[in-house]
Amino acid sequence: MSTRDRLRIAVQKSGRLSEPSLDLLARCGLKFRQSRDKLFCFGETLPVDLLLVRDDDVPGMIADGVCDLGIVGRNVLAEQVGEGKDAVRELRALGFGPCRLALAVPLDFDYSGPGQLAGLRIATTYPNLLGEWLRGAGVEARVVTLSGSVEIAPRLGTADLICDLVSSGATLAANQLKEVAIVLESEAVLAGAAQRLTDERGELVDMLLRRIEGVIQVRVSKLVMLQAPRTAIDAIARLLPRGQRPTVVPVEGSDDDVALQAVCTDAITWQHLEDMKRAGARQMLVLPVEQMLA
Ligand code: PRT
Ligand code: ZN
Repeated sequence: MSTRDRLRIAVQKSGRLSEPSLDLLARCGLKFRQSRDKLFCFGETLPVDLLLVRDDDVPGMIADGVCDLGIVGRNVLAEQVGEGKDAVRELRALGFGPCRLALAVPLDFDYSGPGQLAGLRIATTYPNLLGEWLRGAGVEARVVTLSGSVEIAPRLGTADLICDLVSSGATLAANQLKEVAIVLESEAVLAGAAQRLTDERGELVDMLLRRIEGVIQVRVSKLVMLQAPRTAIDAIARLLPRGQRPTVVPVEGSDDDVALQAVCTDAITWQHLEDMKRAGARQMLVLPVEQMLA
């Protein structure tokens, strides 16, 4: 183990996770000065530096102690843990980069269950996760490991079906494939060494986790303000999504009406608003929350 006193976080250099990862760290109050080669960013606000790398390298860099933390898809982390990187674990799901590792078959394939896959060839870039799923389902199939362009394998005749990442499903549709089973639900996660750091870096990790918690809370939290007849307060309060108990204040010039405000930590939908309107609420406002300290 190295004796660095500054914490190092590995983040994807360019790709789907780059921008949301840097945005999350910025919201946690971390500011970086980018170096000329753009691979190393020096942390100016805290002793926390960034390494910009390929997502596939993140688990290995943590396992080797080159970095202490990393932001990576659960799919990449879980696949590599299967390759012996078991010193690395998921510390927290981050709520962005959602996708699923799924099995997809040609449109004319009449899928009825895993048993039907016995003896078939499945193309994937995730042989460990697929192998584990097949073992769990008690099916013996042939795993064809590719390094990319998995979705064209059935048309090329190199596989009967595929196991690949899906988000909107547009890529599958464009290749005349349909999704039939989910192998892993994924999103970006904060990964770190399974063994907790005992020096100052351990405290930095704890602080970062607390800030991430706050940032994620704020992302969904909303301040709801509305007016309603005093008699409707209870009914409306019951319809509010989970959060703080509402504050009720008088409305100038009216004995019957009150104003109500509450911070909701669960998402608010149009349905919530319509239900509250039916219960007597008027002039409803839903405002974003900028910062929160309970
Ligand atoms: O260069 P580097 O190795 O760092 O990047 P990369 O090309 O390996 O990764 P990148 O940027 O494509 O993805 C990084 C991470 O984003 C993945 O590991 C996932 O955790 C997450 N993610 C979320 C996705 C998707 N959604 C996704 N849709 N990764 C890939 N895809 C691909 C998928 O493989 C398929 O080809 O997009 C296509 C399907 O998309 P839909 O919307 O058509 O279903
Ligand atoms: Zn990659």
